[in-house]
Amino acid sequence: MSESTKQSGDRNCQEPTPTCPQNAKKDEWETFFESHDAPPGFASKKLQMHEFAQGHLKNGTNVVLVTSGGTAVPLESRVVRFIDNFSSGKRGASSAEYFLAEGYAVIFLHRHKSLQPYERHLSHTKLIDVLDVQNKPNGDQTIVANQAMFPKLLSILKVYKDVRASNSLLLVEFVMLQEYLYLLQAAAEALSFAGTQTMFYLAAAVSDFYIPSKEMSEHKISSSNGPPIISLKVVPKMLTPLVHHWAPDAFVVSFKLETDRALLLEKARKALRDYNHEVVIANILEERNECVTIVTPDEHHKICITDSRGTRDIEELIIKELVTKHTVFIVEHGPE
Ligand code: PAZ
Repeated sequence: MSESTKQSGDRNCQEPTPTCPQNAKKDEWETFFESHDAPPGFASKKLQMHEFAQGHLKNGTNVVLVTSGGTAVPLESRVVRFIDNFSSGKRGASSAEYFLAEGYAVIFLHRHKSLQPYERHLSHTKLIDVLDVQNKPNGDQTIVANQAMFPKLLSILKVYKDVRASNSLLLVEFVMLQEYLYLLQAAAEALSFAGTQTMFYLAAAVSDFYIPSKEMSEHKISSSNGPPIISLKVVPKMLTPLVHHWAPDAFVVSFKLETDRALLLEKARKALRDYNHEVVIANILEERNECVTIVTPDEHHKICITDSRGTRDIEELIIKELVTKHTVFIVEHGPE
């Protein structure tokens, strides 16, 4: 990427300067990683993401990291209890499908047991009722699917099998906050060399609060001492290092969820000012599956599923718009 086309003075922060105020906060995210060990299985997930990204990017395929689902925050080192949130993973899973349909390769960094691309369509179906036992003429028995019970199954299955055959979807799981943050950094580093060709679509509901590991009880907190007083710390905002250090040339989309409509737009705009990335998708908890507001530094507009006949998911409209914006971004800033 050419220095002249990208706002590199703002985004490629190497040293603290007046144009890089974010560097003043650098210590918070660095301290987090220094004081929390990498989670089990981290090295192999990191390698998988590197190999996946390299394979696709060298073929000229755009790659998107989709984060999805909620992070859990442990209350004890040997975790019995944890703080969790509402996120189902529908936004991420559905978005991954539309990115794949647009020709992107997708790293799907998702909460264990949250909704997954393609499989999500089965989540309201009792699979055991769709499957049947059929007797063969030779006396053997085989399993068949009763398609009438789930008419969409064939088309979903065909798309899923194509995606598998082209190896364009990599599933990477997390449960705990710390695991998510380590994997986010690893994914960003795996994708950083491809510059503008990569997109970050950060739809996961990441906890804002946590207990630092050195302040956590090792064993299960006992109820015999009465209710525990637990002091939570604010989780460092990883958009700062992502945008300014890990993947400074990428197209970055973050999400902002609020329950108070009056705060939503200003908070989304503030995020764009604070982190200097490309897009915030702002949504209200109760209407998140029907409407979202797309916010960029220049404008904002609300899109609703009811505005577009035949649209199955709000994510179809979101992804269509982001792919156009990403294409323009690559043209304006150069491919690498
Ligand atoms: O996972 P889901 O489909 O139930 O919900 C999606 C969402 C509301 C978590 C997502 O659209 C979002 O806004 N994520 C960021 C939340 C936040 O930290 O503000």
